[in-house]
Amino acid sequence: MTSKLHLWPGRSPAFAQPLHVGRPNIGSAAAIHRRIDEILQRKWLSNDGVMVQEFERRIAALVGVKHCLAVCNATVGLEIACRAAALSGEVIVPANTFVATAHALQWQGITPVFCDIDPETHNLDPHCVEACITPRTTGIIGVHVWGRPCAAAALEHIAKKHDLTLLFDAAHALGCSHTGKMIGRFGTAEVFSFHATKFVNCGEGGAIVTGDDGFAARVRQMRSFGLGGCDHVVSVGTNGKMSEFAAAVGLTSLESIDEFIQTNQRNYHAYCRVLAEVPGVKVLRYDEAERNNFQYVVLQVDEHESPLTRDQWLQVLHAENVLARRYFYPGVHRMEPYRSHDPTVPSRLPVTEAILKQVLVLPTGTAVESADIELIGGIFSRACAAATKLRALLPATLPLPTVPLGPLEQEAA
Ligand code: T4K
Repeated sequence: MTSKLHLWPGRSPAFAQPLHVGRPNIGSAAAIHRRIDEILQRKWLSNDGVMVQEFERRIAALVGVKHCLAVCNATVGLEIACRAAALSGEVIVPANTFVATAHALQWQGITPVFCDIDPETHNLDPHCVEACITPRTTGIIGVHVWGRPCAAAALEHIAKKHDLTLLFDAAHALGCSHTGKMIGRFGTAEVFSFHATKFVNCGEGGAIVTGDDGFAARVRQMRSFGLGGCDHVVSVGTNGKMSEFAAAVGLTSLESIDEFIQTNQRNYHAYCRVLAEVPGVKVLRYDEAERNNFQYVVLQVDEHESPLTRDQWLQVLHAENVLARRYFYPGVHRMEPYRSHDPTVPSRLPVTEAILKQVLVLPTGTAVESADIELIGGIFSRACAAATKLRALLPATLPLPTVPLGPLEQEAA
């Protein structure tokens, strides 16, 4: 494990406790307790309860969209959205995403077709999208990776031209805008995640947002077993409902959304400042003329300019208990079952392949103080000064299993 590595003999790691990417923002614990007491007194725990309805209203108002349908997580949300859009055959997706985007398709027998990305936005490259369209294509799922928007207008144009459904995986993008319009209002529907690791969270949760009445009605039915009324099943469905407890956590989280964004923005600017002089390491920028949630601090390492490779930076940080992540390495196309389905895909995704080897995500959110970021800046400076020694000591690339994946594995190490 990289956490056992001692780079500086006689010195403890910079952080006594691990600093994780994805530490949840909690908001007011007292407000969560109060809401849970209310739920218990009401004895209404699920099935379209008042907290879920209030959560849906708040998200719809924030996004400025007609319908918000809360679901148990974004993965199930994507599955339901694909069904409600009657997707089949092939759907075009990026491979630079969390595996859930592709699994939501594959799980229901739809083939995800991996398309290359734009080197600047790290999102679907519209020119490559058109080249991926075949007679079997029924849709496109764009992913607003890190909350930075897809080229929505270009994708909408392609979808219209080829009569395809356009959905967006907006798991990272609550509270973000593109061309002045809130994310959640593009395509036929968009899906948010409220997983514990998202800046606004329900523990587990998600939401499908759409302006289309018929689509919303289908989603509502599908998320509750295809029921059309009491004991009256009118279609196939699943159980994608959000519980009242999840909504209680989500509503409380939403009350602190401005504070969470301010903290993320403060951290982002602090990282930009302390890393400004590190050669070959750039912090991915947010367009501050738009609304952003700043929930990911993403580094892109240019191995020709940087004194260390991305994976060497990872090892340096882990040795100091900063548990940076290589999201979404090695790319969904290199994960099973996709890798076995078509081993030739990597050769068709040159930009994706390059970006996946350059990205490093740093801890942020309310668990990270300004002083922590100063310390992390110091780690980078010290490593730059000792780069010759570190290059000799640390492997330039790390195979996957060597990277600790979660807190339990970390602490057991
Ligand atoms: N689409 C995209 C583009 C996504 O990024 C995601 C999820 C989805 C769809 C699907 O959304 P959901 O179905 O989950 O709603 C994490 C999250 O589990 C996952 O939700 C997220 N994307 C992805 C980017 O990151 P892992 O496997 O990297 O890590 P995980 O969940 O073990 O947590 C990461 C770290 O966070 C831990 O090392 C420690 C910290 N943590 C985590 C939890 C759950 C805590 O401190 N407390 C916690 O309660 O996937």
